[in-house]
Amino acid sequence: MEKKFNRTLVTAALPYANGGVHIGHLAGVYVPADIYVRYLRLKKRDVLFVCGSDEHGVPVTIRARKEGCTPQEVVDRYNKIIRESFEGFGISFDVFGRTTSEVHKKTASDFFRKLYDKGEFVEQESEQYYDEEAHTFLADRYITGECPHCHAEGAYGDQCEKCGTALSPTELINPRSTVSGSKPVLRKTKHWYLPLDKHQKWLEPWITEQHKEWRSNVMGQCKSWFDMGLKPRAVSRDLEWGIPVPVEGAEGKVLYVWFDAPIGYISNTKELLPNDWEKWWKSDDTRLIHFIGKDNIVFHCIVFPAMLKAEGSYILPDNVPANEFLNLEDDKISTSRNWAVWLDEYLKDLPGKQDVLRYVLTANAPETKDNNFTWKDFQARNNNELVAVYGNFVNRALQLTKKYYNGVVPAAGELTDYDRQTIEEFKDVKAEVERLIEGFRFRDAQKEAMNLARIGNKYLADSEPWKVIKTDPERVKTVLNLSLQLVANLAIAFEPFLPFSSEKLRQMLHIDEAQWDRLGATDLLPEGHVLGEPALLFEKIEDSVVEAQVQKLLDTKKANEAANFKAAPVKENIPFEQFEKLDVRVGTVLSCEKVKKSKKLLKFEIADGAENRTIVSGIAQYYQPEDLVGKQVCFVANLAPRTINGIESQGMILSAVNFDDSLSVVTVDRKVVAGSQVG
Ligand code: B3M
Ligand code: ZN
Repeated sequence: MEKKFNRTLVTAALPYANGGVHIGHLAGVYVPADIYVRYLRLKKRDVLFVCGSDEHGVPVTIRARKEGCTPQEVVDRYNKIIRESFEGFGISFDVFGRTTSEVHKKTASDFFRKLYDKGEFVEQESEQYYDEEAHTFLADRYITGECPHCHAEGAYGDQCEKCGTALSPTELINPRSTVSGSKPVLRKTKHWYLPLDKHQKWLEPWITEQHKEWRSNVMGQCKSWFDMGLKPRAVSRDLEWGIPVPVEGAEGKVLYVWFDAPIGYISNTKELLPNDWEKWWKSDDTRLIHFIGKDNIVFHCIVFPAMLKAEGSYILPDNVPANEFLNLEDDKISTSRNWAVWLDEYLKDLPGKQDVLRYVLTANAPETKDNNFTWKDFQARNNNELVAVYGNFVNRALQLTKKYYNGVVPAAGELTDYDRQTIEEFKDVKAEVERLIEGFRFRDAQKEAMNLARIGNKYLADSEPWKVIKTDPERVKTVLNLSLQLVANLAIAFEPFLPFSSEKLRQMLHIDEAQWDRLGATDLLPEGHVLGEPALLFEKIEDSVVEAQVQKLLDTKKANEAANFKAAPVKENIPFEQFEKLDVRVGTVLSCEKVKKSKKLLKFEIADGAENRTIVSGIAQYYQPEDLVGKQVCFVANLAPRTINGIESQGMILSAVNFDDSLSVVTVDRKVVAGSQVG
């Protein structure tokens, strides 16, 4: 029997407060969740949208150590940045809490204690790496060493970033503590485990039989976990940063971040509704939906449900519409490599363009497979779709109404067959968009909304009111009336997707509220309704704007390459006499010009203290010839002359080869006499 739900609790993954949020987060989790929630609100359903920052865990402590501040300072800073970024993009949480709040600490601690008292954990001793200099157990990420698979140096205790293999710290060859640099030793330590193996017998049928409707990527991951057989998972850690394990004798131990973080959904609900939160979490008629990225599937589909079930009084999620990943310019988004479009920077660099990004990320949403964001596509979608289709249609309809009827909605006359055919084309828009949104297919749903604008554009182009006005002004009234109805429909249909533009459009139309249940109607704007002033809904994005963004990414790439530069191995030793044979001198550049028909070569006249000489050098891509005139350069004076491009080159100008193969001429620190020897 279909279950009856009276309210929907929507959660969006709690981002780690160890960095900002980027377009990958927005596309994968927050935009889809926001579309869904806005839609439910428009449907007048009872809905709560819960999020917050995830402020415990090792990544926070690593960042604090790197920046020389406390973990609390790190999370305070990023909580603010993250919160403001989401606000900027109109992500309409009802609450955005923190896992360092008092309410959360108590909720998570009580939750653990209840499971402990009920005997839901198993206690186990194991051997873990301990840093004897820093007197601390080491989290996997704090141990590095040689990868046992690809033998790269600097692999982490949980993963080798070079070859991607998942590791456990004891597999590392020659492990080192990154805290003190010392060699860690294995020590016995006790932890509490959630026996997922015991939970498998209900988890597996619950997902694979009772939730066949879950997305195939989600189902696929769950099945592969089940096939491998679930294993007990430690829910405590030896760490200082976190919520203390509320059990006697557990000093120095905290709750594992993935134990406390999902409880954050509950605590944040409590924070907002201290007296009323239980109905959202403990009644069967609440529908719980988790929006997450694919790397969080196991925690939301298996671990958290097992925790909730073990506790005994909570509902379980009804769906977990996890997305795949978004790449950026064909490369994996990475915080550590700074390969991302950060939301706070976007808001500064492209003010007022929040809806453009929302639109592009939904149009390109990684719903069924990984997808790619490029600035070129961003520009094209803005210019060819938002501006040329949506904005253009709205603008034409409003401008013509202003011109012919002073901005007052004209009365529709008798409908032609073509009018009726056009109406037929969008009469199902509401049912379609609803079906798609409720099936978590936001990408297709947004396409349906856009289709209204396509229909409108075609209708205007075919009806040519600007021509017909001369011959049949009555007909134009009908054409514009119907066009304006389509415009009003657009303001409603796009409301979940592009809230800023919808509001702007409503203002232009003088409509207070988007009435979702009227979507598809042809009498949204009554005859005689006075419209507001038309303004452009979207603006063209120029090449220079996206080029600047691409340049920013190229700069990042360069900076990463420079940071990863490894000097070439030193060549074999040579005796001093051999070195002495080399005659390196300083010369002054008298003239410098490009060699004809060559991209790389420059021809130099060098004052060398004797008869002057000509040298050809392959540095044309890195210098303007005129910038080199007057410079003092070092050159090999006794290299046998060679003919290059028909010019005899009498020596070689020395250059340093940078990490990116660019060349930088070797000069002297103080002016010397031309012909001085270098040695
Ligand atoms: N903070 C991981 C992440 O940001 C984690 C999500 C917690 S959701 C309870 O991907
Ligand atoms: Zn490796």
